[in-house]
Parts: sequence; structure tokens; C-alpha cells
Amino acid sequence: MNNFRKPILDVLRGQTPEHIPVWLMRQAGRYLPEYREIRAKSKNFLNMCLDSDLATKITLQPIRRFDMDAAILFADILLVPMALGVPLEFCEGEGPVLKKLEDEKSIDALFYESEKVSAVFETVRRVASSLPKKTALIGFCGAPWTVACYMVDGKGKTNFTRTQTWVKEKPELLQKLITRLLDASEMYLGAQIEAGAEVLQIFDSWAGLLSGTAFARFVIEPTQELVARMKKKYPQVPIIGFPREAREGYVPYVRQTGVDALSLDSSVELNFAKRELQSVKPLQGNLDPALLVQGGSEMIKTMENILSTLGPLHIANLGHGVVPETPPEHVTELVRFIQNFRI
Ligand code: 1CP
Repeated sequence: MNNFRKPILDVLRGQTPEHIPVWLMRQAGRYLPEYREIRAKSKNFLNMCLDSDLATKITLQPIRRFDMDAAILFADILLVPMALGVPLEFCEGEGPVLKKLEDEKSIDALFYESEKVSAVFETVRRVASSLPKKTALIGFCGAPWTVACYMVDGKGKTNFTRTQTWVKEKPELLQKLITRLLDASEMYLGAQIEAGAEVLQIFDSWAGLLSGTAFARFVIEPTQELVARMKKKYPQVPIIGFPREAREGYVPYVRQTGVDALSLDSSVELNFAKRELQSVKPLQGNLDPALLVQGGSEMIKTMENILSTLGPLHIANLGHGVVPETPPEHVTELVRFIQNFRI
């Protein structure tokens, strides 16, 4: 087989790859000593995202160390609200803090300025030109619903109670915000593709907060529209959707949104996934991040079960991001095991 084929692109096109490809959500981050070294010297996390020199180095760190099959751009889903004019800070130990949206006027005032995030596109250009030939570059954004959660509540770790109140009491206002985010995400992702991103992932980390008609309206519909707009302009770029903890929502999501592959959180049962989801689209993910912390035979046994159940139309990954406590040697072992696994 041609050495320059990228296994992850094969899977996303429904073809059998040379080996099952692997990358990990949050593969660049605090569990890596070389990341912590850069972070200790930087003013804050946002500065690291907006400094193309640093962001390029950080994006490439896990590729150099582990030789994954894909690099994911080092940036954050909250750069879109920032580009829309929302003040954003990452506070030590607290995570992101945004200026809360108050009313219709504050939504009308949102205006996407691409120049505010031009460093992100420069990072994509630089990474694209430095990756090994078999390694794909993944660009991303947050789904409109998940990004709206942070903009309405103003921070994470809150259960997003204010946003959930908007779902029930101010759905039209929330719809207006989601539409703004849809337009901004379209431009943001388009610029990443123009700069060299070959695959996109849409992170809907808080999809699980909704169900029923609210899930259809605020998760499925905007994702379907975003995917349709991207496909119209860039039909060759595959899109992975990640409606984290959507439970029974996974089925309509994979059938209706038009994504090319579906990323599974760790709670999705494998035989259900194979039967109801992989029969529709290739899958990604599912390994519990806690098993990567634990390592050893439990991690390998569970990974082997995922690989043999889901077979080659699958991209190996976790059910959520790598956590800071993860020993890097466990990642080395996991990546080697996956890439040597005979399909
Ligand atoms: O050094 C640090 O402490 C910063 C930690 C960190 C990192 C490494 C944050 C703050 N963001 C990131 C990078 C990041 N974020 C990437 C880079 C690529 C990679 O995966 O290696 C990506 C894809 C994201 C996406 C992201 N940011 C999501 C979606 C995925 C998920 O984790 O569910 C979300 C929800 C965010 C918001 C965010 N950014 C950072 C934090 C701590 C959070 C979560 C806040 C909360 O608890 O709600």
C-alpha cells in the first residue's frame, strides 16, 4: 500500500486503513512535561493559543513523542466567542471566564472579526507544513450549543443552569445566539481548511444536557446546518461529530446531522455502537481516560476489545480528553499497541 496514504482519511472515507489510526483528545496538554515547560514560561493559556510559534510547537509535541496518526490544532473552542467580541480569560485553577450575555442587545452586538484569531490560522499553516506525510491535521470548533452554554453562563463547572433556563424560558433568544454562532463557526472552520486542516471535529461537550425536542432543536439542527454549509464549500473535508453523553441522542445525531464519523464517549455500550451507529457511519473513541491513567493489562485488554469489536472502520481515541495525571509512558504503550494491532 502507498506509504503516503493517511490511515485516518481512509477510515473517514469508509475504506480499510493500513492500520487502525489513533489520536487522543487533549493529546497536547498538562500531562506532558514539554507542555508544562512552555506553560510555565507563558503569561496564560490564551497567550499560548494566540502565539503561532508556541501553538505550533505544542501541536507537534505529541506527534514527535508518540507518532499519532493525527495532530489536532492547539487552540480552544472559546476562541470563537472571543472573535465575536466577548471578553475571555482563563483563570488559574478556575478554567475559562467569559462576560455573560445579558439580553438581546448583547447578542445583536456580537460581530465576528477573523483578525482576532488570525494566529490560529497561521498555526494551522505552520503545522500543515511540518507534519509527517502519514499524519493528518484536524481542525475544530465547539458546536453552537456547547459554545452558547459558556457564553450564557459565563464559565464552566456550573451545570449551565442559566443556559438551561433559557432553553425553557427564552428559546427564541437562545436560537438567535445559536444562529450567530453557526455563522461564526462556518467562517472559523472555513479559514482553518483554507490554511491546511484536512479533517474537522465538532465538539458538543454538553450535548448530554438536552433531550427530546430541545436536543433536536439546539444540537441536531445547528450541527446539520453547519455540516451542510461546510460540505457545500469543502465536500472533500470529512467532519467528525462528538455529541458527548447524548445517550439515546447518538442515533438521531448520526442519522441526521450529515457528519462523516461519530465520536463516542465512554458510556456508549460497544455492541450497541456497532449495531446501531457503526452501521450508519465510522466511529471514533470510547476508551475511558481513567484507564489511560491506570495503564497496564486492564487498559490493553479494554482497548483490544474495542479494536476487535469495532474493526477497521474505527479511529482509536478516548471517550473524552487525556487528564493531567496521565503518565506519558501509558500513552506510548497504548499508541504502539493500536498501531501494531492486526486488523
Ligand atoms: O494548560 C491548561 O491548563 C489549559 C488546559 C486547556 C487545554 C490544553 C484548555 C482550557 N483548553 C485546552 C486545549 C484544547 N481545548 C484543545 C486542543 C487540542 C487537544 O485536544 O489537544 C481542544 C480541542 C479543546 C476543546 C475544548 N475546550 C472543549 C471541548 C472538548 C472537551 O474537553 O470537552 C471544551 C469544553 C473547552 C473549554 C475549556 N478549555 C479549557 C478548559 C479547562 C475548558 C473546560 C472548562 C469546563 O470545565 O467547562
